[in-house]
Amino acid sequence: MQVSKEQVQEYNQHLLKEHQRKFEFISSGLINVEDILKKLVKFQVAIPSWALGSGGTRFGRFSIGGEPRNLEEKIEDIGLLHALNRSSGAISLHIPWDIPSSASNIKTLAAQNDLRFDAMNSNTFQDQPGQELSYKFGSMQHVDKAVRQQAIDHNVEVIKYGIELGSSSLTVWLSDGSNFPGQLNFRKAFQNTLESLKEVYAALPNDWKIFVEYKAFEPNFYSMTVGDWGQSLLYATKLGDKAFTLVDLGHHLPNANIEQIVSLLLMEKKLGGFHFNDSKYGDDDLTVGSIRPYQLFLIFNELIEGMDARGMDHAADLAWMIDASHNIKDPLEDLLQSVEAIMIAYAQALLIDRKKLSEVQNSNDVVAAQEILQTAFRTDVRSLVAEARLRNKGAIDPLFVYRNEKIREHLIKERGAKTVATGL
Ligand code: RM4
Ligand code: MN
Ligand code: MN
Repeated sequence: MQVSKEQVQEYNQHLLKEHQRKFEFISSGLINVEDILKKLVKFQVAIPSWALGSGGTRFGRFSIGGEPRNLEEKIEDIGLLHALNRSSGAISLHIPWDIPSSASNIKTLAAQNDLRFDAMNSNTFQDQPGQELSYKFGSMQHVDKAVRQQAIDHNVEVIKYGIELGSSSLTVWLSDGSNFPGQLNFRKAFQNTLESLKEVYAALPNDWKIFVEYKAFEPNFYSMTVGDWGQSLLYATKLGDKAFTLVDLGHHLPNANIEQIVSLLLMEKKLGGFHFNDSKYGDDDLTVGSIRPYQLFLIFNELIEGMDARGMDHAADLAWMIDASHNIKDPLEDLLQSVEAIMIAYAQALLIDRKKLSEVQNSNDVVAAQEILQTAFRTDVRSLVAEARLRNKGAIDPLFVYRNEKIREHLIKERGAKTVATGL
């Protein structure tokens, strides 16, 4: 299923006048609108290969129908998103959920869809059919060296797949930890994990990065061996220059100040990547911006501030990815909404008058600081984001095209109502 540039342009024609009215209104009040648009045009968010089907909970799963049956169809789905919003130009693969049968064919297909390969993800949190040793009591932390070796070998294999596809980073998220006090010697678990990660690190090509993703709880409920940004930073620092911390928005304890974490990791040159989602309680994996859009904006504020302070390229120097699970929405619609929420928060944060903010911070003018932030946050930037899409030859309103083209209905006809995509 594809949407052609011509189809997209046809829809745009209908919406153009109204769009221009809104865009002129916002741009007339901004001095740096071209600058902002350039940044929005460049910004790309990777889509994970495991989020294109219905997710579920341990209580049940409700299929959406037309889910991609293989990696080729997943690439098609992301190609479709990218054709609509022009901001989803990368795919992140999870191994072994998405092992490419032929790397060169997959590479060609991705290129046809204008997609590149973002970070590769390993999986030592599930046992696979036929796997020799179990990860029930952890993988890289395991008391048995043979289990640790199996986890190391898997990660090295994931790097190999990544090299074939032209990826240049590996994200390691470990579910390792313990469910009960006394189950684990924390120090030994840390040391085993570090030793294992060192072996994976040694297998990284020179131009690769490794991201150590942390998570406060789940699936282990008493301790997690990479449980917070402090632990992740310890591993990343001990590993070396190619190792970074990865922040997943849903992986914190309630009310954590994620924007402050981001700021300090950037300062330490140790922030490597980002997984976007939203949550009310924990790792809820909800649509980005659906619960706490102000927090998302504050995070982007720190990201821009910290990246600019180091002269970093917003689009290229960090790995941006959505990491969500869709239990009741059409995953493709959900992903369109998520990308839109990210672009909105990014655009709002680009509006912040940084010179003024720094001045009022230096004079302890707390009220003015809040005014500056909230003026930006309360600006309706949707037409700015739409203008960036338009200049990129995308749709003014991606969701409108998606629904009017009845894409899900087509996918169900093409692939069947009972297909189940690999992933969450
Ligand atoms: C984890 C974590 C990882 C993702 C898996 C599927 O909670 O967020 O990034 O790879 O889920
Ligand atoms: Mn994640
Ligand atoms: Mn997660």
